[in-house]
This record gives sequence, C-alpha cells and structure tokens, in this order.
Amino acid sequence: MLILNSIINLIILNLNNYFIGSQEDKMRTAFQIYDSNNDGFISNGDLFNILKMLVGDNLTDIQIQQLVDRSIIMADKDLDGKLSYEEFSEFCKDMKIDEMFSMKIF
Ligand SMILES: [Ca+2]
Ligand SMILES: [Ca+2]
Repeated sequence: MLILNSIINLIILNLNNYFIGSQEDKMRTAFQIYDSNNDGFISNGDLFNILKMLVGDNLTDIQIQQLVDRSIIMADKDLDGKLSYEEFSEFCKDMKIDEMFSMKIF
C-alpha cells in the first residue's frame, strides 16, 4: 500500500512543479494520468500499466499485479472493481508527503 501511495505522491509532487492550480486540479490531472484509456475509471489494467511503467524491472509482473489487486480492493468503495474519481481522491486525501520516502523499500 505504501508503495502505491508513494507513487501517487510523486506524481502529485511532480505536477506541483508543472501546473498552477488548486489541489483539486492536480488530483484531477493525476487521475487522468492513471486512467490510461480515458474512460473515466481507473481499472485494474490501467493501474497495472502505470505501475509497470513506474517501477520498471524493480518488481515482477506478478508482484505488480498483487499490488494492483490489493490497492483496488482498498480504495474501491462501491466494489465495482474499478476506481472512480471520487474513490481515487478519497484514497489520496489521507496520504502524507513523508510516505514518499517509503520508495526506499524498492
Ligand atoms: Ca480507464
Ligand atoms: Ca469503484
């Protein structure tokens, strides 16, 4: 879980450098990055693609898939197997900047 939080944090921090806007705008932009097929939901496959890109060879496909499955289960409040913007933003709200340092567990 910490790994995913860290990755989302990194993306949001990076967005801070490139975009001027409210926290809401940044969250919306981060959501659009994750929603790689642009259908308005972050699916299991969307998340897998993004994580795969971000972690590269640090994790096997199986480890990435497990991480994706766990993350979706934790954040998916209405149990439809994908994350809406509301679920995503709720999930991100509790994250702390400090958690990005858990990247070191790679
Ligand atoms: Ca999608
Ligand atoms: Ca959902």
